[in-house]
Amino acid sequence: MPDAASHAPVPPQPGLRGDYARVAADWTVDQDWTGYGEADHAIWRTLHDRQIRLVRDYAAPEFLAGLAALDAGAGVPRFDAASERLARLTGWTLVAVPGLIPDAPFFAHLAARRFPVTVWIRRPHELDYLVEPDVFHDFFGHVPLLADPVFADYLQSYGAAGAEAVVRGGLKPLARLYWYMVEFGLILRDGDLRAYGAGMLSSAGETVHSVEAPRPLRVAFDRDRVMRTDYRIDDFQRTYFVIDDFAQLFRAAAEPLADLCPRLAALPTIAPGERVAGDRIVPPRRCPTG
Ligand code: HBI
Ligand code: FE
Repeated sequence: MPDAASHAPVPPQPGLRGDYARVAADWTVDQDWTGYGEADHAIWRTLHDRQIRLVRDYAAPEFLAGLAALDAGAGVPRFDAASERLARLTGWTLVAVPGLIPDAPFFAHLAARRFPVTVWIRRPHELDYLVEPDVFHDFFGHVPLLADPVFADYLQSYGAAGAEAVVRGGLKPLARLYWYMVEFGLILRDGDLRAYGAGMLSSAGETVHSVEAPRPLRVAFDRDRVMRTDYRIDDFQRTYFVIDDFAQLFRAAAEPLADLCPRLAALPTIAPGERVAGDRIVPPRRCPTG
């Protein structure tokens, strides 16, 4: 299997906003923390302080524990300092990237317990929505759960499966598993619905919407159901999947996912928001106002 490091660096990626001119062979760059100005740190604090108030009541306890261990409120965090803490907890480290990178190096990094974190931060007019993941989405949304041993093992298994699927084909079902269970996952904690996905926990609107809105379909986790369900990238999700614990994810990733993909890819795709026979529906959290 070609190693991601064999990827020759490429010129700036058309349509992506990051600076790809200085990427290394494995698509990483230097974070250059001294390059952030006071305005960047102020945008980070605005986003962080807004989400901190929300995640207390809406996020999974494991996410909150990881966030506390990172202590990332003062400004754009230093990836090397966070890597030192994570390495001691679960063996994960962070690598700086200019933005989205191709699947092969992305999965190769995950398989080696390295999480790619984008270095640029959004502009003030993008506080509520931006198209590509920035440092706040990647660090605040994804990094806290890397401190949870079970989730950390799941993500490494997922990376290994993805690296294999890149070679064997059938990436789409795996991309859906990542989208729904890493970016937009819900978890039941003592009967209380909580968010743990990076895509919702880095968004004020979707943190609340995913837990309380009556409209979205919330389906109890079923690996094959997830891997057959398409997703939208331009709006709140129409379907969320709910797990009882992260061990459920780890068990789902432990089976040879790459073997599954060709079979699942041959089955009809399920649309976002579409209910199918066998779905076990999970109700939204009842709003405190009744
Ligand atoms: N690159 N930096 C970065 N971050 C991602 O989340 C990412 C990526 N490249 C590919 C990718 N995600 C997807 O293919 C996976 O979500 C399946
Ligand atoms: Fe993400």
